[in-house]
Amino acid sequence: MNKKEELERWAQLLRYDVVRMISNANSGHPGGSLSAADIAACLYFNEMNIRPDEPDWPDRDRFILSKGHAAPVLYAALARKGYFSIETLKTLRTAGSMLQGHPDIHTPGVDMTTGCLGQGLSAGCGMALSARLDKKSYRVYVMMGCGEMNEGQVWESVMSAAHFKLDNILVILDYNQLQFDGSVREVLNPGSMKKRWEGFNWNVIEINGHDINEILSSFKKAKETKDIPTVIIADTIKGRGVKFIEKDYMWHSLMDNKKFTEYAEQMREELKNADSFYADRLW
Ligand SMILES: Cc1ncc(C[n+]2csc(CCOP(=O)(O)OP(=O)(O)O)c2C)c(N)n1
Repeated sequence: MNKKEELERWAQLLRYDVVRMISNANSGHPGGSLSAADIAACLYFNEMNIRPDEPDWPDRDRFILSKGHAAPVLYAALARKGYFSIETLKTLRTAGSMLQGHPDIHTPGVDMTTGCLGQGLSAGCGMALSARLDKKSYRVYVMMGCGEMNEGQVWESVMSAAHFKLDNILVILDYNQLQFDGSVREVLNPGSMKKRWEGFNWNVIEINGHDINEILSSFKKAKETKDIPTVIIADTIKGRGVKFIEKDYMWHSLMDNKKFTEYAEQMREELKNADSFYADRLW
């Protein structure tokens, strides 16, 4: 199996985990978790320099899920990397669980508490500046959402990152075109996202956020870019992989758990028969 095929399988497994977790919890945000699964698989299974058995390793790359409501895909990636057990995924959104509806910094592998949109890149700038002061080579990855771009604080941090020439930061914008209650254009039209970031002096790379090769090569290009921060604008599909919710903003949050639970079962059967990769990994 080559790298691309392997990462596609991890992404599909993360999608499965997302569907199972949300169906199990009877609550959560499937649309934006599923749109981010290919990127999350590439980050956690290829790109980031991390040690799951030493979550606070000072030299680790940092990851901030600024669109914190997509927590299920982060938790799935962390569990699959071994930060905690697959069993723990069954506790999503239950009282006392380490897997709350939005990421909490006390959970192993979570570098920043998020959920209040707009704040992640500010924290990321702090981490990137800190790396520079400490003469460390770790990188800071921040995943943001397109609805999140409505938050004013985003643009303060965008300005700061460029001003301080933070080339150790990489923003990945999961540009699925939809937010909570409609398309981003209808809710608050952002105009050209590319021109916006370029106007703030960022290096902009546009990709198909479901194409593993494009994701990997954009990470490489970002690393090679010096003195300005890079944003990857990833064209994605909200709900990607679950046909009946794809491109439907109503499925930003869980809409119909009976249907979703039936689909979780169907997905389990399909994966079981699809490839030996999944055989021992389904729950
Ligand atoms: C400050 C703040 N305002 C409002 C919300 C409620 N909210 C949660 S998700 C969301 C839409 C986010 O859309 P987007 O960033 O495009 O996420 P995605 O489509 O990728 O899931 C909103 C408005 C929030 N979490 N934080």
